Amino acid sequence: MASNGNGGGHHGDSEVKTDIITLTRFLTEEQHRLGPHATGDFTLLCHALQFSFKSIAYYIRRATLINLIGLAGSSNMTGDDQKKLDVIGNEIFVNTMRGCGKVKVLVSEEEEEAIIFPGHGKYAVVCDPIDGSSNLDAGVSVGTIFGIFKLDDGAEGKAEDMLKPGTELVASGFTMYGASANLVLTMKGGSVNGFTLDTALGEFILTHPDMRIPKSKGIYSVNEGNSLYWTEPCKAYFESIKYPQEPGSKPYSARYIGSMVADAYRTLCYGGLFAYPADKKSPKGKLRILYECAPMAMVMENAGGLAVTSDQRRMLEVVPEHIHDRSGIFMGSYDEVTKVTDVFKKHGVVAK
Ligand code: AFP
Repeated sequence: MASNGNGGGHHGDSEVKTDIITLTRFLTEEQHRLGPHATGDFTLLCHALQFSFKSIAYYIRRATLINLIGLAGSSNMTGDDQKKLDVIGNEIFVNTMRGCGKVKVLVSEEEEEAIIFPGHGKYAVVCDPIDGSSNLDAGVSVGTIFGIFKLDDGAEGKAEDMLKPGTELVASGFTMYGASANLVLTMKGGSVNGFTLDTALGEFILTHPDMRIPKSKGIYSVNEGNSLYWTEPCKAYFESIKYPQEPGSKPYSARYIGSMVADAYRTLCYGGLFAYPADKKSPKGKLRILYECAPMAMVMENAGGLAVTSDQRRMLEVVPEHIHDRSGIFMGSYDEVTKVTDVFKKHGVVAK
């Protein structure tokens, strides 16, 4: 066997990588990079997170076979019917976060109130355990979105601790359960890294190091069924990309899955714009600030993109009024979000 000097070797026709970076190794290296004052608590919390992603991925993959599709017969705090997998995903998440001993406060889309765990955990976690679950029975990609805050020293842990802007997140990301389970993770001021679950090894493998969102791309992703309710600047922006007036320019392509994690992952990989605007029917938009908008905005910004609200404020600076508060959002490639802001500005909407 000949080594290629890069941790791989030639075995017959195929090259087998023998020096792979697992999420476990990645987290250990990150901890060492921080030096001796790093306690390892954050690393342990991330290990618990990755276990919950693996478990949820396992149940989603087997859902049709073991009668996990369909409704659970209950609804969550926002009035959505809960799927059986919503309930299971939430239980997995709550139990792994409790079990790791490092989390004090947990906010989940599926729980009306914040959960306060006993013990001295110094982190607060926000999550949507299975986002896009209305797509589940059709086998369409769904995902888990998460964000991690560090609590102030001695904080006793209460729901109000979570009413912070996304700029205070220490880490965030999501796992998309699609053809494979893809985990995207970013830490404050850091790069964005993508891992793919190798189901045979049971490990997330670093497959997309230092992800950068393309600066521009003619793809838009929005539920056009809401266009009747859109505000004038919103209508004007989408008109401008569908019926471009500049000579030689082409209309954008439309892509909308209806599962934020899948739409965001595609936008991160290919570039373009994802939007769920506030409108006349839903003046605060649909998506939740704490566990949908802010974590995604952090990923987009750390990958070189942008994320703004419907009133064109930086998404990461928005402070939710309550744990399930909502916002309109436009996010994606730097140039595409800038175009949105420019059109809104022409209509007098300028961030305050
Ligand atoms: P569900 O979890 O009820 O499927 O909602 C998914 C979601 O929160 C988000 O993932 C999508 O981007 C958005 O809602 C889709 O909403 P519309 O069905 O109104 O387009």
